[in-house]
Amino acid sequence: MKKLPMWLQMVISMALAVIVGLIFVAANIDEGNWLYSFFAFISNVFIRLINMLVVPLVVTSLIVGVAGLKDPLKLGSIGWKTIVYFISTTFCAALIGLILVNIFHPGNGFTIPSDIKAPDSNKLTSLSDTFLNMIPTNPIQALTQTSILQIIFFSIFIGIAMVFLGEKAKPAYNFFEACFEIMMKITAWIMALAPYGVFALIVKTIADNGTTVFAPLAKYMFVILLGLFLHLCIVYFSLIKTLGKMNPITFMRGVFPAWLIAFSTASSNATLPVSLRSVENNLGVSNRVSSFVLPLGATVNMDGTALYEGVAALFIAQAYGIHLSIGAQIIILLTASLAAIGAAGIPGAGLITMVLVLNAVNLPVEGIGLILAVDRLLDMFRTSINVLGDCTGSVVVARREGEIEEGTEQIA
Ligand code: DAS
Repeated sequence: MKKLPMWLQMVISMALAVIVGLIFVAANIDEGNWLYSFFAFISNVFIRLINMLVVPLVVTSLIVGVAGLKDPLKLGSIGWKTIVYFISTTFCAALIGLILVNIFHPGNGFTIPSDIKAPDSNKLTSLSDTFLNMIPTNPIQALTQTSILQIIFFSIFIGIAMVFLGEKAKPAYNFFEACFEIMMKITAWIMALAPYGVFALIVKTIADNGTTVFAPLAKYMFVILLGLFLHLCIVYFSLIKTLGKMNPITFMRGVFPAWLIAFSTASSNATLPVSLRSVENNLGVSNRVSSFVLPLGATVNMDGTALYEGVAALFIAQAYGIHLSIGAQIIILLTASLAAIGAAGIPGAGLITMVLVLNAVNLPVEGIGLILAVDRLLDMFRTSINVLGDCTGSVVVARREGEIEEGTEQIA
């Protein structure tokens, strides 16, 4: 199995798990049986390993990504245009996801028995409190209590300070860069276990819920893929046409090599060298703009992930029969956008930061077990959107800065 590409390993693992899960249902193997307990144990081990990664991966990824900007002057004209672009497109993506999941209700197909109550909307923090709570009064306590929004907030501040300190912060940068490499290695090991973890999770999920789980999971995947497609066509193509003054077909032809790597590796970081080359050589974007927008985007701009996390959180709520008020859904919209900022550009990062979106509205983290089975497949698509979103940003910012080499096909 080791030699096969990860996506194929996942497909084979899912197919075998469905067969074994159906055998469990037919043989009435459930919680009382040692076989069921074995698979439940493996599932819990895998979910705990994912939880283990959240804090160290988010901290090191953000600090290295932001501090990697190096030149504080770039934070000027290019910087504010890029930040405005990142925030607005990420918010649009999460919003598209929430609208679709409220139209299609993918999780309504089955209700997992649980005594989990709907979060009491007046207990949920208001938007202003959510923003206020993002500011850590004690960053160390935020780390130990996994207050992930506070961790994201403080990590970005550290990164910006390191940009302005330049050489003085070099030792700190080298330290965090080494830590990020270590965390990527550990994440790669854990993601290599994904076929086995997913196998156990699917078997357990089918044993728990029977075959009723298939239709909602298929609807869940449809909603996410539809949302990603709409985000590409509505948001990116209109920005490319209006602000980028470029034909979307020219754009897609130019970034095709980057899309191919993003889809096959499910990693924005791994795609970065190809993204840079694609927008510079094929679309005429200046290196001054691309070397700012793309590395930062690979770390903090993940529209596909934001859309996915919003949909997944609501899908899990629906699956557990938990009704979320509009207020709670707005908290999910905000948290999914911020979680996407914290997600690293590596396979499975969106699933890892999923934990904080669920915690934000008191949803059961074990609900991840429902979506883990199809996560790697969806990761290929959401990473594609993450990378296409960064490339779109580089074209839009370069055009506004007058830093696109003429000769690039422009809309008349
Ligand atoms: N795989 C991540 C990336 O590289 C996205 C995600 O996991 O959501 O962009």
